[in-house]
Amino acid sequence: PYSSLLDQRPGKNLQRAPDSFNCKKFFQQCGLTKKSPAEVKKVFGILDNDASGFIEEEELKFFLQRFNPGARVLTEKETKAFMSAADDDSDGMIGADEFQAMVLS
Ligand SMILES: [Ca+2]
Ligand SMILES: [Ca+2]
Repeated sequence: PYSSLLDQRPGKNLQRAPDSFNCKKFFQQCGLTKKSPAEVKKVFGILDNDASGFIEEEELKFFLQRFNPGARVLTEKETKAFMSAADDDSDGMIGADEFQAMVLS
């Protein structure tokens, strides 16, 4: 299951309030920053729901829900901030390399 990839599931208390989401902090809280590149790639695959090879803004919005169906969706502000933090080449999508660089840096 998806949540086994994380040390802590998002949802209950984790960045629950709207506009409180901070992706870097989230990766640390969930223990993702200590995972192997292969595991981070698995997480990327979960987030890339349509298997396009990229995480689009529409998919990013449901970031928290991919790990815990009871979690909230990200606000537009959070989604945009998340996207711009990860999207190095500014094509409006997060590629596997960009995701990995962001999580593990
Ligand atoms: Ca996709
Ligand atoms: Ca990109």
